[in-house]
Amino acid sequence: MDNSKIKRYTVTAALPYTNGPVHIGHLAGVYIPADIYARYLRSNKRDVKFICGSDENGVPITLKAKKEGITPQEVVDKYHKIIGNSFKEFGISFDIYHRTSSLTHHQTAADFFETLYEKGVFTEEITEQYYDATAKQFLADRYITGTCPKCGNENAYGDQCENCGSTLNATDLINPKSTLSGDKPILKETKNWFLPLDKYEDRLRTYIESHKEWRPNVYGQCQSWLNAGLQPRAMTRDLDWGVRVPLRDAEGKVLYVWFDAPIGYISATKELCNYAKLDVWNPKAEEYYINSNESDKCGWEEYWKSDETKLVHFIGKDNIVFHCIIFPAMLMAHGEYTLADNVPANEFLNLEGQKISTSKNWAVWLNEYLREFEGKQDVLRYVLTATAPETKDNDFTWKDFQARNNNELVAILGNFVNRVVVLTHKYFGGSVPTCMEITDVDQAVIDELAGYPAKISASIENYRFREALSEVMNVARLGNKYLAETEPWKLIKTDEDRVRTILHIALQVAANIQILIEPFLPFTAEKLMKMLQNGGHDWADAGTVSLLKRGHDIGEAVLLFDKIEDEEIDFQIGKLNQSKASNAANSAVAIPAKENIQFDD
Ligand code: MET
Repeated sequence: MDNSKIKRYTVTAALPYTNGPVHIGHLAGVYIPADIYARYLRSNKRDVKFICGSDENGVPITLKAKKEGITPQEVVDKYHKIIGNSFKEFGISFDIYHRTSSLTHHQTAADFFETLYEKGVFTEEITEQYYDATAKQFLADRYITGTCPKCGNENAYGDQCENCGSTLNATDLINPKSTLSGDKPILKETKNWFLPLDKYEDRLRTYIESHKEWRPNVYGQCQSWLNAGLQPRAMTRDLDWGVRVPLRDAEGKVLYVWFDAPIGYISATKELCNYAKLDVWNPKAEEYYINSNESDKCGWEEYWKSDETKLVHFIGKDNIVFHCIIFPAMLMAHGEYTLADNVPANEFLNLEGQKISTSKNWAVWLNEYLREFEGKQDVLRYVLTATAPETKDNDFTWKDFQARNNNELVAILGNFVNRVVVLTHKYFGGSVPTCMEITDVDQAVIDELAGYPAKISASIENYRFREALSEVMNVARLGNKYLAETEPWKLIKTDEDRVRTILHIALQVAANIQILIEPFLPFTAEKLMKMLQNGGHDWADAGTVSLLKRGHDIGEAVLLFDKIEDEEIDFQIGKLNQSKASNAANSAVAIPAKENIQFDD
């Protein structure tokens, strides 16, 4: 998109299913990069709405309710709170964290469906689906087990066999059984409404091909879906949990969760703008949070229906087809909406060499991390950005987490800032010294510093957050090198004026880091702001050496980062080993074939 045309940004982060807490895979894949991007835009004074919320509909929720012996509503209430609170504590700066069980969402999604219905977009199809006569309910694929026709495993699910990995249709199963009643399900006719994706194929191709700049993994996946040929897809389901289909002959049917979930971005924006308009601060604190301010007084439609709005979806790679094919087709069918400018999907993060698994408890849960590593949000933010799976799957290990904290955050960034602040207090009573005569060494630092903001901006604007963060760390490296070369602690005995200049410049480098690191490590930026007493600056001020005026009093030195000891890491590794042991003991018990039911339920 032509940058000069952009008036505002709508940044969305995938709506997490409320069937469990958020883990590091979600953070690295979606929420941290999205937050970096949104914070960066705000620091550049761009008009941005950063949107997210809980995905509370669909079979994943009903399955969880069944497992926990509670109602779907109780499930979503419980996890919505856990997830929302941990995002907030982790510094994910959504303008709104909404939820798809809200009235606004139900109305918005139903209206959207109705518009498409009235335009004659859907086709009606009668198909045969498994039905549990005892439970009086149609069965989603996940609710059916049976013998796998390929390998003979007796505990295969209606969509996949976990033993041989085959993708199945429920009707492929030999001796199918309903997991609700244990009975053999019967085939019964049912009517559903289909979105004829095939009719949008040409327009989708044109859309995708106009975005050759997308990440190769995203572009490639879209191409292979298109090349395989798109099929009509049911947008309604026979289920009793979700957004009711707003038609007369649709009793007992709800919208397909992947129809309503992306509309959740729109309903959240609506809610944000409407409440901001009414001047109500955080009206539903218990239900969801809004970080509202003056600039949120807007019409939500500007954020969705204008070609001056840049829409960016942050998602994990398992969501690509929904955001790049199905949702755009829905928006095209509707006719009024703008399509996403980019969908920077990440690959997956593994944990200690193994795939993260909710059911095997092979994960680092955000809510537990926040409890066990109090005040260390930025350490996790740092490690997950520095190792983000941007172009290929990556591995998180606790040893690497410790090493990056101790050798990078403590030794490079923390050390530089600490030295500058401590020396300024020691030699000049905490007051920014005057810059005297500039030498070649100083000038080289000033010149190098000046180049960083544009470099970092380019990386962020091209969704290369790893690269951007490593450049910010290079600014701290530059500062350390400068101090090591000039050795102000030695010079102080012979040339105090020279030390004034060195510390003046070093303090400016620290003040630059404060601005440049804010999108990545907001808690650290906040600490730096207090330490340097340096408020009110944003991205446009970075790159200069005039951020702190001479004579300005800085605050006390505090440590930005603490060393992480072996015991803390051993404790975490111990926890994972326990999961391993209990999985081995339970290995006879069937576990879900897929962690997230993203496709047909
Ligand atoms: N809940 C989905 C997932 O976790 C994402 C929905 S984004 C509209 O995969």
